[in-house]
Amino acid sequence: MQPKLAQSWLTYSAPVAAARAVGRPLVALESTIITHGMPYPENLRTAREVEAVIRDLGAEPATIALIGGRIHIGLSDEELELLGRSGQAAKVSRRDLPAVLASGGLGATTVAGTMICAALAGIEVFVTGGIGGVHRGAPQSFDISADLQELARTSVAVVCAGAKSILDIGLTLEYLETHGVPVLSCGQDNFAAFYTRDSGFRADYRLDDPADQARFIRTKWDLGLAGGVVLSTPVPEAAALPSEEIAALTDQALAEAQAQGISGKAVTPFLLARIKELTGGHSLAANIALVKHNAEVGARLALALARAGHGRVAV
Ligand code: PSU
Ligand code: MN
Repeated sequence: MQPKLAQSWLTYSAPVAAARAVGRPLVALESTIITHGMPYPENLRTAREVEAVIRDLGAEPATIALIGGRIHIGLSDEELELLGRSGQAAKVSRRDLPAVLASGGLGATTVAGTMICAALAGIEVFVTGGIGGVHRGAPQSFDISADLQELARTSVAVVCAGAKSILDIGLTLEYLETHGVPVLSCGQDNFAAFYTRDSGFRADYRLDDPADQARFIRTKWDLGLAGGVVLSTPVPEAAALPSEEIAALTDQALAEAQAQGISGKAVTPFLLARIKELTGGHSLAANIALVKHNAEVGARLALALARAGHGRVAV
């Protein structure tokens, strides 16, 4: 599960190494959200605050990025700053990992990229903002995030505020179902929609209690059912955006992306930045609030998984 050769690419930060040594639960964090998801300086401030939320709850945050030909599991403050300010980091999904590692460049891992690295490091829980998914118009464009394929194969629990509302959420859930990825929801019956709380689609299972979430996840993996689990939790009420407004602005941003010929990995960063402008910054505030909330849910899950242990779980 953790091949030796792949392990040799990992560099652990001192706090992460210390947590591993004493068995303190770890929570992985991605870095594309820092480099491509939010503008400076909010990106850097949020990255630090999210780490603090996890640490305060008794787990250890491990932000993951590629620096100088190494996979860094846990970043120093200087490394976070480098990523947050550089504007040069590559967006690294499964496809891009070898290119950026081999060339020694600076790489920010997406949900897919972070899941791969977290699994190599034996980290079971990963907190992000919203997962990638099936883009609207995918029947023509074939634009389906590699995040979904990664969820199908890599055994990491991904805590998110649903899928970004720029996506086709119905098709995203269909894809996950086809690939056997369970979609759990915490705090409400329905799958969340990133800036808004309700996607209008039911999650597969509602599990509010971290102990129940942990039991579900442990049971899946103990059965040998490899692959990820999505745990969705809605953006806090006070930061949620009105859904009609966000729907109209998303349509506008999508039309602009198409008119400007934006394609491939540039699509999601373009849409996030444009929606931020169109909402006068409100979408960024929502994004920050939801990631911090996800970090709370993720830290509690990591602690519960550590308590649950392996083997047949008590009911
Ligand atoms: N969630 C956010 N902001 C982001 C992303 C997710 O709140 O910037 C990033 C994640 O890294 C995710 C990526 O994996 O967007 C999806 O990109 P694509 O659609 O190109 O696969
Ligand atoms: Mn894409």
